[in-house]
Amino acid sequence: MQRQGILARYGPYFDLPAHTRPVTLLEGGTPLIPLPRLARTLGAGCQLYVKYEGLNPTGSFKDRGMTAAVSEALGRGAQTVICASTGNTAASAAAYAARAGLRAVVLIPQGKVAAGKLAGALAYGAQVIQIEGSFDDALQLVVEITRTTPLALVNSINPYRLEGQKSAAFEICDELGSAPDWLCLPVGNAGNITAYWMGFRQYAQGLPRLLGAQAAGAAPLVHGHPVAQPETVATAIRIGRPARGEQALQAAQESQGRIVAVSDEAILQAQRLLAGEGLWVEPASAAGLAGLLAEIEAGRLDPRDKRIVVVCTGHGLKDPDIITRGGFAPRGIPAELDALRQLLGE
Ligand code: AN7
Repeated sequence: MQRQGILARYGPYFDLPAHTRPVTLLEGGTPLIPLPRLARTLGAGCQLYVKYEGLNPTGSFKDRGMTAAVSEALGRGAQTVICASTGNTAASAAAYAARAGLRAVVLIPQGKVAAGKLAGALAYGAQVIQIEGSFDDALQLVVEITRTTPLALVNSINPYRLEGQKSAAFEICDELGSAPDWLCLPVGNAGNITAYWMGFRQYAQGLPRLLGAQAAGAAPLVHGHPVAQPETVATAIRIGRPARGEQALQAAQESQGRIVAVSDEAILQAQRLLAGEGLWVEPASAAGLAGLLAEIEAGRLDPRDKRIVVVCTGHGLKDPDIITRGGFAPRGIPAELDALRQLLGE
C-alpha cells in the first residue's frame, strides 16, 4: 500500500486554515496489533489490540499533531517553532521543523528526558534548552515568550496539534469497522485523550469509553488539583499541570469512562507484559495497559465480549536506560564453547 501522511489521507476532516502548507514525513497508518494471548487471560470473548504509535517517523504519536501544527506555522510564514517537552514533542517538532526548513527551539526539564528523545531532538538540529525546573515550568516560559514574539508555539495548546491527533481515532474506526468498546491510553498534558474524543465524535462510527491513565506521582486529574512536584519513572507523563486537563476530564466523563492513577511498578509490569508479546514500548506508553489491568482486577471494568484498544504512544527505543538500569544486564563469559554450554545448560 502506498504510504500517505495523515493530512493527505484525512484532509477534509481537519479544521486547518487555507494558508496551511503540508509538511509531512508520512506519519500515521500505524498498525493495530491484536494480542489474542493476553486477551484470553482477561476474559471470555475479549478482543485486545495495541495501536502501536511508536512506529511513527520519530517514534511517537506526536508526529500526527506535529505535521498539522508545523504545516500551519509554515504557511503562516513562521520561521521558528518552539515547544516545551518531556521529550517526544521535542523530537517531533525538531524533525518536522527540519523537514520544513524552519528553526526549532525546544525547552526540556533538565535531567528528566529519556536518552532517545534528547538525542533525537539534537540529531534533527533543534536548539535544545534545559530548564532548571519541570515540564510545567518550561511550558509556562514557552507560553509567555510566544505572547510577545513571532515564535510559533507547537505544544498541544496549539489547536492544530489536536486536529492532527484526531487521525488516530479515524484509523482505529477504519480498521475495526467501528469504534471499540474501550480505548485505554496514557494521559500527561492531556492533549491526546482530548484529540481522540474529538476524533471519535466527528467520525461518527460509534464512541468508545475512555480510560485515561496517569502515573500515581503525576496524577493531577485524579486528585483534582495540580501536582507541584510530579515524579514518575514514566518521564513522558511527568506533568503536574496539564494544559488540556479540563477537556480531558470532560471527555472521560462524556464517554462514561474515567481517568485513573497507576503506580510506577504497575507501569513497568505492563511494559514487561507488552515486551513479552514482542512489543517494546516506553514506560509511559504502557500506562494505558496498566490502567486497564488494574480496573479489571478491581472489578470496575468487565472485559468480557469487549473490543479494547490500548494506545501505545511511544517506542521502547526512546528510553533504553530504563531497561538496562532495571537489572536486565547481559551475562559475560569467555569466548569458549564450554563456557557457553555450561551457561545454557546444554
Ligand atoms: C509516550 O513530549 O507531553 O496527554 O512533551 O510522550 O497528550 O500529553 C509527551 C506526552 C503519552 C501523554 N505517551 O500525552 C511531550 C509530552 C507518551 C508521551 C504522553 C506523552 P498527552
